[in-house]
Amino acid sequence: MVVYLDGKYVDSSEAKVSVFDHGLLYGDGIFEGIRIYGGNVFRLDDHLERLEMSAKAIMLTMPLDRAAMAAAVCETCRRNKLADGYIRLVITRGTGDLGLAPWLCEKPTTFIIASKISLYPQEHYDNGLSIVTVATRRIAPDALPPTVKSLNYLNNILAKIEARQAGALEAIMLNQQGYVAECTADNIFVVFKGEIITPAASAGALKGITRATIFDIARELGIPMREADLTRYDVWCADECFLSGTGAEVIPVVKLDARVIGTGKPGPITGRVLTAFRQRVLTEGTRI
Ligand code: PXG
Repeated sequence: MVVYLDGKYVDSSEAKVSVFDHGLLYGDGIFEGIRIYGGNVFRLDDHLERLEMSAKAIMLTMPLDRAAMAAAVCETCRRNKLADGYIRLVITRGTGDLGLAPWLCEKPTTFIIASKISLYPQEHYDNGLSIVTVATRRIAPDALPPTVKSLNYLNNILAKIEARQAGALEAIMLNQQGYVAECTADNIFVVFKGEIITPAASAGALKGITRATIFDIARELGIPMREADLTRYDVWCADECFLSGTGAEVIPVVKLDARVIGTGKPGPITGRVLTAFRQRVLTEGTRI
């Protein structure tokens, strides 16, 4: 496997960063998880825009402009002959000494890995996921905005551990007010009386690229969709529920906290959204 590392394409065995890299020492950095389908990088420009906004929020100077970054992503896929897979683009604060001070780091470290993706098993797309609410709250937007896709995932990892302890593959994280924020690596949606509802970024959700795609799909399909605060009750009593994320795509949820959602089977609107999403990824995207 060939990895892009600071302007060079190196073998994965050579793709190493320093133990003094602040991405490792402090989680000081940002990333994107991107998919490639049939040689098309899905919504690359949107991912790069979000990355640039994450960089701005943490006052990290982007090492490459949008076009150069896009070219590096595509070239990494080409060099690995990757037509379908997962791209991880990471920018850290770079190497410095053993102090927080980001201004003492010389230059950002950039790397791009283009690899395979492991999806949820197909049975969960067919039958739906059973998920739980965990006690770990989503970090408050005034502490670390969840809109920044940073290398600090410990909050989500703690929630993921709790989910696993409860025998679930995903978990709902609530915000400080007790409203549903999102899942550990996915956005969440409910369908109620024909309308799709999802928490706003201000409730602690990442502005997911897949989530944005679902807004477009809903508009195209004529399904009303809006952002609103959701309680656990709203999910328990929804007609349908589904999650979205770069890794998961669109996946139905049929149980939360041992309550059956709707009929207990993936719902019809979820099905229409999933079908439309799978069509879009094949046609929309940047050809490598
Ligand atoms: N919320 C959180 C906290 C995420 O980490 C999403 C929502 C969905 O956003 P996108 O832009 O992907 O629609 C994410 C994305 C992984 C992995 O390796 C995680 C994500 C994306 C890709 C891979 O587990 N999280």
